[in-house]
Amino acid sequence: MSAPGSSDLVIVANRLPVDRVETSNGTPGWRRSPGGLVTAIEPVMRANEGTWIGWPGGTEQDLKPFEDDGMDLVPMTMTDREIENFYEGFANGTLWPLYHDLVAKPEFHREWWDSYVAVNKRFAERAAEYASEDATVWVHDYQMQLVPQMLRELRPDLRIGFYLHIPFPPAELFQQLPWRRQILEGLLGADLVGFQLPGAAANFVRLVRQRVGHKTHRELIYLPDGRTVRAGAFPISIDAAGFEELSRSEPVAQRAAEIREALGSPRKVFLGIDRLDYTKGIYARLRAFSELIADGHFDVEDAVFVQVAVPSREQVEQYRILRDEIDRLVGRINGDLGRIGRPAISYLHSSYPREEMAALYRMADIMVVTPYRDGMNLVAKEYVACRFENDGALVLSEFAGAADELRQAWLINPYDINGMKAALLEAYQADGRELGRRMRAMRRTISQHDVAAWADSFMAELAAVRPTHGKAVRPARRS
Ligand code: GDG
Repeated sequence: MSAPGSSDLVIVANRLPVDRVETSNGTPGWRRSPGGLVTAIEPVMRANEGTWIGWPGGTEQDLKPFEDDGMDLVPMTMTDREIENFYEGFANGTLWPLYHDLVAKPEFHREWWDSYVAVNKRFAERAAEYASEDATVWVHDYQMQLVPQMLRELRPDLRIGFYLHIPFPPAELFQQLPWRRQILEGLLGADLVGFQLPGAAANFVRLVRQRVGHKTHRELIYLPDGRTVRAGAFPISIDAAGFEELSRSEPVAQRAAEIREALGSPRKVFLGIDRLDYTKGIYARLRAFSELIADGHFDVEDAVFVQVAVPSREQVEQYRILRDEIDRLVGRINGDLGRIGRPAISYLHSSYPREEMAALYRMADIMVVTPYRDGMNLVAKEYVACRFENDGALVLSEFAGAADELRQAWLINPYDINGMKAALLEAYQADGRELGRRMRAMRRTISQHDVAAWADSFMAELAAVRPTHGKAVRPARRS
C-alpha cells in the first residue's frame, strides 16, 4: 500500500475502478466497475505501481486507502449535497450536455459551480499528498478540469497530464458557460491536455487564445510564466487482443449460440449496447429499425433487435424521462409489430459481465452505434475486436469519435432517419465479401491502435513536453 508522498504515478479520476457494494453476507465490499476507463488505465497503473484517487460511489465517510487486485486505491468521500450539486448537477447537468453539442439543454447554477470548485480542490489536495517528488499525475475527464491548476499551485514540481474522454465543444457553444475562463485556466495547469480528436484540441487552443489571451502556435500554448502547455489528440482504444481472446473462447461461443436460439433463431440479429444516455441516439435507431419492418423490408421472423441499455445517472431528471420514453417506444413497437414469442425488440435494462458482452458481440450480425455526439465510443471498437471471422456489420454515427478511424463502417447521420434506415438495410443485405472487406480493414486499425498504445503515447508525449522535469513512467506495453 503506497504511503502519502511515495507514489511516482498518481491517477485522479472522478470514479475509482471499484464500486462499494454489499456482499452476500451483508458486509460491505468492493466490486470492479465495468467501463472503458478502468481497462484503459489499469496496465499503466500496474507497470508503475501507481495510486488511483477517486470516488467509489455512495456517501460512506470513513473509507481508508486500500489495495485491490494489486492496485493502490484512495477513496474520496462525497456528501449527499455534493452528489447533487457536483456530480448530478455541474458534471452531468451542465458540462455533459454542453460538451455534447447541447443534445440536451445545459443548466447553469451558481451553487453547482461552487460545489464543483470545492470537490476539485479536495481531489487536488489528495493528489498533492500522495505524489512523490517530481512524480507524474494523470488527471481524467470533465469532472476534474480544475484539478491541474489547483495541483500545480500546491506542487510545482509535478508533471501533470490531463485527458478529456468526452468531446470538447466549439467556441460558439463553450462560450455560454459562465465559468468558461476558470475552466480553461484550470486545464492550463497541465503540461499536456489530451483530447480524443484533433478538432477538440483545436477548439481548446482557439478558446485559450481568444478568452485567456495567451500566445499559441499550432498545438502549443505559451504561458506568461514561461511554461509551455501542449494540446493534442490521443484517440482512446480498447484491449483488442483481450476481447478477441474472450470472443474465441468456448464458453463465449456456446453462450452466443444459446442467445441466438433464445431469440428464436432469426436470420439476422441487430444489436445496440449503450449506457442509457440521451447522447447515444437509442430512440431514433429503434424507430428506424421498426420502420423497416413496418415498411415490409423484413419481418420479425427475419430480424430482431437486441438493445442493452445499461442503467446510468438514474437520479438525474433527464435520464428518467429518457428511460420512460424508451420504455414506451419499445412497448409500442412490440405491440404493433411483434408476434407471440417474437418481439421485434428484446430490450434489456441491465448491465452484464464482460463475458456476456463478448457473447452478445459475437452473436450479432449488425452492430448499431448511433450517438448524436460521442467522444470515442468503445462499444464500436469492441464489436470489431470480437469479429475474428471477419464477418458482421458495423453501422456507426459519423458523430462518434470512432468514425475517424473506422472508416469502413456504414457511416450514418443519426439525425437523418431515412439515411439511417437505408444504411441498416444495406448492412442487413450485404454479402460475405462486402462484410469481409470492411471488417478486415477495421480490424487492422484496431489491432494497431490498442489501449496500451494509447496510454503509452500519452505518457511519452507528456514526458516530452517536460523533458527536464519528472521521473520516467514505465510503458504499459511489456514486450
Ligand atoms: C466515455 C465517453 C469514450 C457498458 N456496459 C457494460 C460494460 N460497458 C462498457 C463497454 C465499454 C464502456 O463500458 C462504455 O464505453 P463507451 O465508449 O461506449 O461510452 P461511455 O460510457 O459514454 O464513455 C466515450 C469513453 O468514455 C472512453 O474514453 O469512448 O465517448 O462518452 O467499454 O464495454 N461493460 C460490462 N458490462 C456492462 O453491462 N462489463
